[in-house]
Amino acid sequence: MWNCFIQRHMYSTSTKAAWWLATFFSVFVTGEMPVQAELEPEFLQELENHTVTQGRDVHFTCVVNNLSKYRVAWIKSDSKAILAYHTHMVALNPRLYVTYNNHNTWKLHVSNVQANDSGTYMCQVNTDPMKSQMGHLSVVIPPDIVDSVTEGSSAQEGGSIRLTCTATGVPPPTVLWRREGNRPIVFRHDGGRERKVVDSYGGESLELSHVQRTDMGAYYCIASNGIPPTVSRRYHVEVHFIPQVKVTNQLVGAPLGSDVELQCYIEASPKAMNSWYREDGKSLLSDKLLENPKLRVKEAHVNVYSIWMNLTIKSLSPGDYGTYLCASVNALGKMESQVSLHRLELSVNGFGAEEPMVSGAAWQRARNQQPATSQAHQYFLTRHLPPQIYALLLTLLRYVNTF
Ligand SMILES: *[C@@H]1O[C@H](CO)[C@@H](O)[C@H](O)[C@H]1NC(C)=O
Ligand SMILES: *[C@@H]1O[C@H](CO)[C@@H](O)[C@H](O)[C@H]1NC(C)=O
Ligand SMILES: *[C@@H]1O[C@H](CO)[C@@H](O)[C@H](O)[C@H]1NC(C)=O
Ligand SMILES: CC(=O)N[C@H]1CO[C@H](CO)[C@@H](O)[C@@H]1O
Repeated sequence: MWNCFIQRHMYSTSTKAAWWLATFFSVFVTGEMPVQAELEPEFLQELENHTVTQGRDVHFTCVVNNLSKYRVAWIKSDSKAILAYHTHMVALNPRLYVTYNNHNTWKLHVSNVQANDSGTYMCQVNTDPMKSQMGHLSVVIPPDIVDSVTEGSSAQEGGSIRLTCTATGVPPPTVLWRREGNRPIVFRHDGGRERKVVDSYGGESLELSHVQRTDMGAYYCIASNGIPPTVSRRYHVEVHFIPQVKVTNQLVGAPLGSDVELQCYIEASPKAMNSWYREDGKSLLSDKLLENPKLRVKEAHVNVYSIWMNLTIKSLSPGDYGTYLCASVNALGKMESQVSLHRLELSVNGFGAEEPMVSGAAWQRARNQQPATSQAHQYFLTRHLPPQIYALLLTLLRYVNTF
């Protein structure tokens, strides 16, 4: 029956010789042929199935009673390769070894399991007909993100951005895209007219077309296949556009001696140089206004591309009235917005109080200069006002200020 065993599994010549020798030895010692053994070997338990993460160790346990002269061999079913016979290793794989407890238990150990170790393993006894049992080894591999080939993670507004994330692992991982802070992912089609908003998107490639500045920020590709750890990679999406500059009030009136804050809101990407200027005379600009005891420039980021830049002028003197410019320049261009700062005559009683366009919030009185009872107002005109009326009001205010 060794013959049959041997033929089935295609031994090398030397192994064949060893096995014949073993059979001969066993016959010589016991004085009887194995075939005449009265007790048939029997397996006491099933061979296990294992699911193992790559790199771990695992073993199969084969328990055989009444083995007598027979021998236990380990075979890899799919390749028909003999791995071990009794306690001898046949396979030239240093990661495999066999242990025997000198009683009835044989163990085939696989250390540092690799993907190609998966398959069916057989514990076989050379009876006639032979007896065998099988166990399956599944090797699983946690996900990995193998590349970060990003085809342009920046684009101009209206352009397209494609992020790709190739993940490996066994079983094959699923790839999910999310935005930082659980912000929605926006897909636009049809020239940006159609919008589809999702929390997450599945697929190795994330294609954003007709991108807007609101699409800017961090995106994550998350690969998972049920085998910990789940992995993720962060991508930064940048959307570029010419700066947009908006002053809260284009026309600001404030009395002498008061503090006034000129507010400017800027959106820009890539990063812009933002400054306040003074218009000297007709068209000449002053140098960039720098902080000094009289001037404070406060900047506050709203998000990655938006910023407030507020200019506070303290204790207004006659020379402070005039035109101020809030300007922003980046690689794509320059934008600016004007504020006209006018002297507000508190003595002109009633002018401010009856005006419909009054806001009391935008200028701050100097702490000790103005009594709490004084009525002071700020006049503002939005850009929505018809230019004729704007011009008229401007003239009116200039006229008032000359007195
Ligand atoms: C191992 O898996 C096979 C097929 O998937 C199954 O028939 C057998 O019962 C399993 N063995 C054990 C010990 O669970
Ligand atoms: C199995 O994979 C390991 C690691 O990748 C490699 O070293 C070994 O040669 C492979 N064995 C076979 C039989 O392909
Ligand atoms: C500038 O003014 C705006 C509008 O009032 C305000 O929301 C913002 O906080 C101010 N920023 C700073 C830095 O003071
Ligand atoms: C001779 C011998 O070892 N016989 C054993 C065969 O196996 C059964 C249990 O499976 C034992 O009870 C016998 O002693």
